[in-house]
Amino acid sequence: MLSCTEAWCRCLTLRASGWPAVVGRGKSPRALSIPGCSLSSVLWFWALWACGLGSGLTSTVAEAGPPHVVLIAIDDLNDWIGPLGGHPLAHTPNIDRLARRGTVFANAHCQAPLCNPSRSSLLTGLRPGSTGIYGLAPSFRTLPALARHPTLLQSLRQAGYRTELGGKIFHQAPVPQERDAEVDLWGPGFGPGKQPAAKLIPPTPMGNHPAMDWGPFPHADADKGDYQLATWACERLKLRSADRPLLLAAGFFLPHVPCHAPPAWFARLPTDDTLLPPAATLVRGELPRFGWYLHWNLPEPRLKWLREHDQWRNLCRSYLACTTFVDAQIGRLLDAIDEQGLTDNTLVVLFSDHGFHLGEKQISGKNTLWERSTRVPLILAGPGVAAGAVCQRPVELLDVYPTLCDLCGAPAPAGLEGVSLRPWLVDANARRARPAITTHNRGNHAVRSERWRLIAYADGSEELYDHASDPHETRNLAGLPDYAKVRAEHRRWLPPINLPPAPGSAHRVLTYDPETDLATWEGTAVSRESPIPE
Ligand SMILES: [Ca+2]
Repeated sequence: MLSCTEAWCRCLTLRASGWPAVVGRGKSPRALSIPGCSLSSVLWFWALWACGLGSGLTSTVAEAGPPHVVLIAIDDLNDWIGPLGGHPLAHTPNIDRLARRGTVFANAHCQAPLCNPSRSSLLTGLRPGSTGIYGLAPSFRTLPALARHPTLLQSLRQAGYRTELGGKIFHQAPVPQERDAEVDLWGPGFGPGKQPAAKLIPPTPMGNHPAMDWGPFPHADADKGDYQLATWACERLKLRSADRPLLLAAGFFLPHVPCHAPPAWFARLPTDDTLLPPAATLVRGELPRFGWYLHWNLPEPRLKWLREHDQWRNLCRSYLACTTFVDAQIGRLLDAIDEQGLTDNTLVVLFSDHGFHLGEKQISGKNTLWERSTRVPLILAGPGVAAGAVCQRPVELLDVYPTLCDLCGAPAPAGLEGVSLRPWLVDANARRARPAITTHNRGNHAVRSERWRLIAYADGSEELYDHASDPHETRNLAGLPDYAKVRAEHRRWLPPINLPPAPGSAHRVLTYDPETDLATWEGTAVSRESPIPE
């Protein structure tokens, strides 16, 4: 094993080469390429920690070794949680308590408003435009360029972590023969659990998709997939190895549709119009037509259908109830961390893969570049993280990968497109010039700075919103000459790489040909004259 002196010298060499002091400066980090997982690299990692040099965390942490990591993903959870204040009826006491002992990123955004591209981005550390992953298929592992690309989980594994995964972290789990390469242990899969015998709501448009359902029905908490996942995760904490740090990734399913929960979870909620979103009365108005193309024809009902079938309040109530249910499962996991005495040496990272509309802008679902689709919960707590802090700087889920490498002392692979959040975990008010970028299909981007949102669509149309005076994005300022400078300042952040959809792309894929001004949605041409589907 390396001696402390040898590790110290090697650490100095690494720092001189740019690792890990590359964070928070508005540039992509330049870091070490990860070599194959060799015994010497793992031994070096441990020697580093034994000397308290791993990542500059507190001496207490260094003495105790690298922190455990509990990565909590939630599917389709928007800002209807206590710390983000997105809905006055949101009831999330456990996420609230995590927020009290950590740092809340109140202006955090996904890289794509859809499961597969968002999760692929977080796991690979690359933007959708850099991979061509825009739709629900393909799996990024099917692409030659990404077949061996180290994920966040693999980077920590190579640095000595034992990695265990349950629920929905990947959108598509790898094929069985390749799973061992991803993590050390695969736990339960993901899903809603017990379902009612038949849908609870009337047939929905676009094929009456079975997932488009919501409401209470009699079943037990233990029947639900998220309950079972939390049980597994708590057990894995108890069974952790004494000689390796643990990365435990738990991906919860709710409040993804179908939004079912046992009746008790609905009891505290009213049934009246107070359930409706705070921005419920806002209409879409004269916004660029291209915004419709991003979600042209989908199973998620439009607001018109929700109103006509008296389902709007029911959907909002069910989403709120399911959010409280999943919050309770997260609470069980937080309790287990406390009961195991791990609170002071465990980094908890909680995020959602994207937001969700519940009637705002006349739709339900995701697949837009507005705040409703892009704003996500992102909370970190644990060693090295300020408690009770709220950061208003725009940050990205893309930043999670370099952040965890930084805080856990793991070398980050070259080319990650996010930056470590360490500066804002120490001081939530630290300066950050870099905005958050969300991409949905090729060439469509939102640039979210602290004050503004610029949306640039592939056909050249734009939207601009001033969040200082218009938090619900009701007044598109893009056409006003007074804002030309603001638009230009935001445009310069647009990603320079916009790959075409990767081979095998499918499901919610949109392309646009500027020569013909024709869009193609799921293989069907969409022109300026095509009626907007209802
Ligand atoms: Ca999702």
